[in-house]
Amino acid sequence: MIKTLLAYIIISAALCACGGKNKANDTAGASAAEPCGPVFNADSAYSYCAAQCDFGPRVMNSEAHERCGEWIAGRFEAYGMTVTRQKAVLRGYDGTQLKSTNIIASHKPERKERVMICAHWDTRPWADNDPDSANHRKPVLGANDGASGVAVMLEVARLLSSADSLSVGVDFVCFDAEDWGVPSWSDVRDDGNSFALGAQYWAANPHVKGYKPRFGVLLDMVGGQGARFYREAFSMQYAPGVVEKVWDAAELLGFGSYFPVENGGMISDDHVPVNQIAGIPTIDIVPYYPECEASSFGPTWHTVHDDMSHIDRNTLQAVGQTVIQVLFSEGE
Ligand code: AHN
Ligand code: ZN
Repeated sequence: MIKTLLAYIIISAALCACGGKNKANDTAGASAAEPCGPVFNADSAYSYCAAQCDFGPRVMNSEAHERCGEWIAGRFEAYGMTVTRQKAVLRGYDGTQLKSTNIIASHKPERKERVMICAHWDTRPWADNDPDSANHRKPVLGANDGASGVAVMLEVARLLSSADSLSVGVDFVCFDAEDWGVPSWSDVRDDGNSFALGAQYWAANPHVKGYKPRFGVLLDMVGGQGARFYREAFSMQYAPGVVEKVWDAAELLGFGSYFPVENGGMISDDHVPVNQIAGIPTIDIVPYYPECEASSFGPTWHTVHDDMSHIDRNTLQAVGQTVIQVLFSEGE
C-alpha cells in the first residue's frame, strides 16, 4: 500500500516536472524532460470525429454545415471556453457566395501568453481525387479531412476544462471554407488562393485586435490509418523552432515513428495565410505518404472513402498526446 502510494507520488511529481509552475526543475521555455499533462483519450476524440460525420458532409451553404458548426461551438462552450463566431460571406473560385463561420474558442481569455491550435471544419464539396470518376462531383464525408482536426481540438479542450497545471491561455481556431478550392475537373486556373478562404479572412481580421500568440499548430488530416507526419516545408520556413518543439515532444512520448525527422511536402494550407498575413509562426501537422500513388496525402484524400472506417484511434492518440505535451510544457 505504502509502496503504491509512493510510486503514485513519484509519478505525479514526474508528470508535473514541466511547465512554468515548477521552475526548480525546468528553465522557462526549455523543452520538458518528462511526459506531462492529462492523458489524451483517443476513444473520446474518435467519438467527436463520428459525431461530425453524423451530420453528413459539412459542405459550405448546406444545412449539415450550419448544424455541425453550432454543435462544435456548443461543445467548446460546454468545456467552459469563450466562443466567437466570426461570420463572413466569402467568394469561391467560381463566384459562389460562401456563408463562412470561423469558430474561435478561447481557454482563459484573460491570459496574455497564449498558444493557438487550429484546424478546418468544413468538408470538400467534390471527391475529385476519387479513383472512380463517377464520384468526382459527389461530396467528401471528411472523417479525416475536416472532422479529425476538430475532434483532437475538442478532446484537448475537454481536458483543459479540468486541468490546473497549464501556464498559458489556448485558442482553438476552427477555420471554415478551407476546401472549396478549384476542383481538378474545372478549367478555372487556380491562382494558389482558392483554398483556405476562412483562414485568409481570419488572418486579415483576427478575432482579437493585435492577436499575437507565441505560436500556432495546424492539425490537418490527423486521424488517418498509416499516417506519418513528416516536416512540412512552409512550417520549416516560417517556424522551424515550433517544428522542433513538436517533433521533440512526439519523440519524448514514444511517438517518434509517427513523426519522422524527415522532410515531407510543401503544402498550401491554412497555416500559410496565418504565417504570411497574421505573422504568427505556425506549423502544419499534415500526413505525407511517400509511397501512395493516389495522393501523397493518403489513399482516401478527396475520395468518397474518407469515412470513419479509415480513422485510426492510434493516429489520433499520437497527435493528441503530442499537442497536450506541447501545451503543458510551455512556461509562464
Ligand atoms: C493542396 O491541395 C494544394 N493543399 C491541401 C490543402 C488541403 C485540402 N488540406 C485538406 N484538404
Ligand atoms: Zn481537403
